[in-house]
Amino acid sequence: MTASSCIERIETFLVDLPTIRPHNLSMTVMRGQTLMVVRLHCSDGTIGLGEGTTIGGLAYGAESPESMKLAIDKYIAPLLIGENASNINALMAKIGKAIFDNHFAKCAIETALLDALGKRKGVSISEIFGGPLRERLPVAWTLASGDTSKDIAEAEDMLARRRHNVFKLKIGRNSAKIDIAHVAAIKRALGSHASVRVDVNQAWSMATAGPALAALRDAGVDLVEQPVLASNRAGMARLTAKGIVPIMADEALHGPETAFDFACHAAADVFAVKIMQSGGLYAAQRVATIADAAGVGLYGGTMLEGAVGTIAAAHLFSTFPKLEWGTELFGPLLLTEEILTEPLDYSDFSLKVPTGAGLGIA
Ligand code: MUC
Ligand code: MG
Repeated sequence: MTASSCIERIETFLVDLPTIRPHNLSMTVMRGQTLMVVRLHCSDGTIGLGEGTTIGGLAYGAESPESMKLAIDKYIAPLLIGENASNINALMAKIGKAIFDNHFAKCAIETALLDALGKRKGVSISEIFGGPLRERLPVAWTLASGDTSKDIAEAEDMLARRRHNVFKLKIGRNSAKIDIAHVAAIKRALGSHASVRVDVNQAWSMATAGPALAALRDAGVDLVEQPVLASNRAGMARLTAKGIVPIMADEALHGPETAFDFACHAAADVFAVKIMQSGGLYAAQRVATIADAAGVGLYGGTMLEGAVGTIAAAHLFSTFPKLEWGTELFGPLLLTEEILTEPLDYSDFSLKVPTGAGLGIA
């Protein structure tokens, strides 16, 4: 094990896995998830793992698992072969200079570099980020079966098994009237045992969002995520200024620059921090720092990653000084297949952050 281990080879492959049930979002219905997995081979024998996912192919944003694979194979890997694997800042700066966007592909590569570095040094990724402040992370579950009574049964089962007591409801596919009745019925059934939040995934106009916020608050909703278009920062600021119910930005956040812009314009009460949307763990850490400085709350978001991406995010989120709104790192639980040699510990409404070297998973 030497500090000057170099990158010898980078493999990428796509893993298609079915979901346990259809997952209905405003922009797509997912029946499976494609994980773009990176294996980064170093000259000292360490292999770093990374992962990139998105939601519904190109339905959510500009990158797909297939485009991440292409970006890494054709553009990123040639920049890294033969380089010192341990200087992640230098490697990410080199990638950043040559490749303008592609945040998801960059995150997958950075995760693999961090995993390899942690394995080489015998420390976890959270230790690379200064050490964890919590051993377990609260984890919300998303109710998105498309059917109110199925969602209630699913939530009651999760509560009984002490797996989740925070539920995010995906709305925006139906009219606001139908969606609000659906949310109210679920909150009524679960009562004070659960926190109920909604994610509109940009589906509403301003005319719909204004009155809907009051109805959602009256129904007992604690948080409303990305009610209007990501590009409508002024609209997000107007809705936030109403103070009806906390507003969270998600799709609008693509790293420190957008986080700074949203913070400056008071365009959200809470940020959903995502390692992939941010462009990697270091970029996501900067988003969190901006949120802290601006008094914006933090929520650890997901792109419905499998175990590798989920645990990369868990390591980072475990180091945040404040994580007021918990996380939604449930991605592996939405998939039918277990891909780890040892399954993750989801219990007591939380996920245990692995303690082994690197990601701490195999
Ligand atoms: C999103 O928009 O937040 C998170 C949970 C879920 O079901 O979808 C994701 C994406
Ligand atoms: Mg969202």
